Amino acid sequence: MQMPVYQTLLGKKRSGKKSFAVLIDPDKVTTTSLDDLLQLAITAKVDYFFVGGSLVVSNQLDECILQIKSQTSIPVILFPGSPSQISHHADALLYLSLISGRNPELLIGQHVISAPFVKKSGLEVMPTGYMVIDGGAPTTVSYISNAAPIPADKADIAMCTAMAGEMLGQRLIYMDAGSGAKKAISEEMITAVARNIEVPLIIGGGIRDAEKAYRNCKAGADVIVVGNAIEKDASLIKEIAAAIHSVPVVS
Ligand code: 1GP
Repeated sequence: MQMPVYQTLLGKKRSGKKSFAVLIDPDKVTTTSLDDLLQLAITAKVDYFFVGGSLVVSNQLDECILQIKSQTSIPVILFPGSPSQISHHADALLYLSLISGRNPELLIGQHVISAPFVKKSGLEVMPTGYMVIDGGAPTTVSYISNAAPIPADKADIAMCTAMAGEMLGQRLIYMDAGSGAKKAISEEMITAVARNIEVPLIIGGGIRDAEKAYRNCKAGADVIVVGNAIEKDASLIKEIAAAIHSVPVVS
């Protein structure tokens, strides 16, 4: 099976290059604000757009992706909060399995129900072990998933969960403190996980500045995801992208 987006992610990881993904919630942008954001992202050489949200209540997913596609070839990766958030206009799908939780619906149940639909979409499907880490406050993702997050100071639990996910065949590990988390994931936990897996490691949730993005990359993150902070101040894209892309390449 051809997996061009995944091959890019893997290639960058193997060459030690760090990437920046801007998270866009279709409910939180207008045509004008998205245009402005896209211009900033193109100039800053953002690596990916993640599109989705825990709750996408409007019908704007397709339009949002088409607007991105009309202006740039930066890959659009779906980050769905529910099986209904699928659009064949995207380039790839994070096929999330909530491996930090013990809710069978989010490990396999919803996948079974949506499998024919996902397959028919023709999207590049990237199996992703999704791990929710306690970010200091209940977030939409922890409430919706009805699953306890991994405690923020239990790096060993995160490490073992990621290792198990990789051995079960997950091609990516995504550790998320949840959108707008009070506390982003610690560098200690990122390092513990990064040292023990070979698949690309995505880190998001509560990252608000370039310095934390840089430190996370140095700790072992391969892709940094920022949503909330950019919704509040899109000009942050430039400095965060510059910080991530300035991390010395260690392959
Ligand atoms: C949330 O990882 C993402 O699922 C991004 O979090 O919105 O806090 O940047 P923020």
